[in-house]
Amino acid sequence: MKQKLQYKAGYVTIIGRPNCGKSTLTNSLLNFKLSIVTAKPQTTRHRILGIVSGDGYQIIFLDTPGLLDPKYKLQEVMLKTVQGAIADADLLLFMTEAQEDFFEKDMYFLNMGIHQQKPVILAINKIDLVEKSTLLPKIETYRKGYPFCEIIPISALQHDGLDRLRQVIVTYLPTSSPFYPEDMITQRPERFFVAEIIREKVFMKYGDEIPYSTSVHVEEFKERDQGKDYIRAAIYLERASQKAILIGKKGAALKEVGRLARADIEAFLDRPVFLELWVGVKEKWRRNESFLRESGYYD
Ligand SMILES: Nc1nc2c(ncn2[C@@H]2O[C@H](COP(=O)(O)OP(=O)(O)OP(=O)(O)O)[C@@H](O)[C@H]2O)c(=O)[nH]1
Ligand SMILES: [Mg+2]
Repeated sequence: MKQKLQYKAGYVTIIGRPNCGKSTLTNSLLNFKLSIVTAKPQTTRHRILGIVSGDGYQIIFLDTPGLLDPKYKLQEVMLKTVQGAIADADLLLFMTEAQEDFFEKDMYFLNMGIHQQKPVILAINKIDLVEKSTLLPKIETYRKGYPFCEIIPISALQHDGLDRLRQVIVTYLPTSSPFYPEDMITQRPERFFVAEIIREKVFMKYGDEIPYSTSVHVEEFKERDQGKDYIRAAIYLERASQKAILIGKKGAALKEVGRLARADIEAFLDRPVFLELWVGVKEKWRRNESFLRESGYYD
């Protein structure tokens, strides 16, 4: 007798060092740009949920900030975010990079108990950057280092190996009915993504400490039946001296951030917007617990 296939659903938390490609993978699996991606480490600050519904399954991915030893309050909160996301997970997807040797560092986090006794799949990302022959020894090293339930080489950027990854993930999910409507892709409100898109442009445009000292807040978001939606956002920096750099000569640099952000926000929302940006200073906000709390970094 043919057995009826049971629906599977569960939470998969993606963890790994900064810059290994967690957000790129989340976006590729969703076929939607949900998480911001930049070439700089520590881009993601919050936990972001991406829902993939398929035939008989629903995988809820949690993209998390990169794993690192915290040096100030914001990073401490980021690590707590990761730990919270791990606690919620049915399965962990640990990511590393094919072209770099992060074995010792990866083992440090795994042996720290970060996995909380959950099954862990290892995804070796960025295989587009290496010769195939270098993969086998790497897989062997990781296999000996930790009892991963599966090791899967992928390229998140080029969508290589992702079908297999999805299939393997589903086999490890519990039998359950879906947690979210099947057409839903995330739980965060639009204004969260608007702030993230602006932050991405700051990460891409400025060097040194400016991106890390930036916190973006959407202060007003008015949807209008007629005319464009109105969005006013504040970009907070840590020091007054950073303000002049962000704004640039005659406001040119800030204008460019606004122009790039508006184009992406319109693509994300699928409607035209009027975007107003202003720049403020919150001294040392990264170390300021109440500011972090008010700004949703604990969510
Ligand atoms: N060549 C190549 N580059 C990739 C791949 N996946 C991600 N990248 C690049 O790696 C960089 C970091 O990617 P992210 O997705 O932001 O990495 P992350 O792990 O989310 O980083 P944090 O949020 O800072 O922890 C970006 O420049 C990506 O384009 C891949 O499969 N191949
Ligand atoms: Mg990220």
